[in-house]
Amino acid sequence: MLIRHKKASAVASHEITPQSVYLNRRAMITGTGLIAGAAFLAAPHAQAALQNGPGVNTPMSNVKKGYSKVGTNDALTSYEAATTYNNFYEFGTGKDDPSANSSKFKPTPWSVKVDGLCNNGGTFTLEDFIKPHQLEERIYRLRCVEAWSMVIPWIGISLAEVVKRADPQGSAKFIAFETIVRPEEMQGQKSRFILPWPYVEGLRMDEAMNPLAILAVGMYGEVLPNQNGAPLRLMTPWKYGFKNVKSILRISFTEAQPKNTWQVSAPSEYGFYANVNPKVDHPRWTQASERRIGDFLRRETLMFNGYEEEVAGLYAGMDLKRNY
Ligand SMILES: Nc1nc2c(c(=O)[nH]1)N[C@H]1C(S)=C(S)[C@@H](COP(=O)(O)O)O[C@H]1N2
Ligand SMILES: [Mo]
Repeated sequence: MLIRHKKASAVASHEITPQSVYLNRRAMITGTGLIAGAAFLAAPHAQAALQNGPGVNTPMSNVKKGYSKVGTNDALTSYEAATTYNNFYEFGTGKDDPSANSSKFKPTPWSVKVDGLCNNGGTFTLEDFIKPHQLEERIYRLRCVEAWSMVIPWIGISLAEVVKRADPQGSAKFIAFETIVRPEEMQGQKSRFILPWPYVEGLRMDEAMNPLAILAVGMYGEVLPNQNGAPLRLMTPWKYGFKNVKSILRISFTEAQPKNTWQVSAPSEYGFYANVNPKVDHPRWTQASERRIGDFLRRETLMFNGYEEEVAGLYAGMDLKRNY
């Protein structure tokens, strides 16, 4: 049975985010602590934070509160856990490898190439890429296909707006993403046996246009740490974590369905869609429940990770068991 959640867009983030770390960081950013209902954080220039350079503890400004949806028993994951328990195989396969091994990685300066079947492509500095868009905070559940989950306050821009700006041609049916290849800075990329590099992912165009999909540049009020995919990563909260490709270098519009790394690596275990689905088990473990990092007991996994209302329409009539 599905558990219906009330639309949490009505729930202010301070009501569901009691973690002191986050509140302290927020207090640091606004200078005054959280002001209920305030639409914007206090500091003026949206781009300043990005230009401040890489690393943690770089607050972001001009962030609007965006649509957030988590249930009342979804406490925010601690900043500590979200930045030390990671999957980012470019830095190694252990959960603590990304935080331990990513300090050499330089996410600044960065440019993003937009190409393929669109009329308004090009190569943009990250600042120019972000500039036309409103930064929004989105508090989302993140459900890894390995059956653990977190709740993270991302800061990002609407992927739909990015797509519209690129002006895709009628023949563009999919959008493909590619991660950077820099073995000198990403030690996991020295071995081709871990995964084929670059890490690639893709979405169907209507999935990319769904309002839940964002490109994240920050989390917990700050610039994205290297281990979480600095400086730009995808966040589609209704899909398993592996769809949310980190350190994006290139975004292409394609007619054919793009390859995605985990499907290429283990086609019997991972597909293209990777929608969170408690009724379709992984060949080696159940997907009916999950371990929320920080919790003792497992919890039920929700259809589309709890975002059924927003995304089920994208898959009407599709066999979700076959399209796993
Ligand atoms: N480039 C790249 N992106 C990636 C991965 C990766 O190994 N490389 N791992 C994915 C997986 S399996 C998950 S669960 C999420 C984890 O994101 P987090 O570490 O920010 O929680 O990133 C995804 N994005
Ligand atoms: Mo994952």
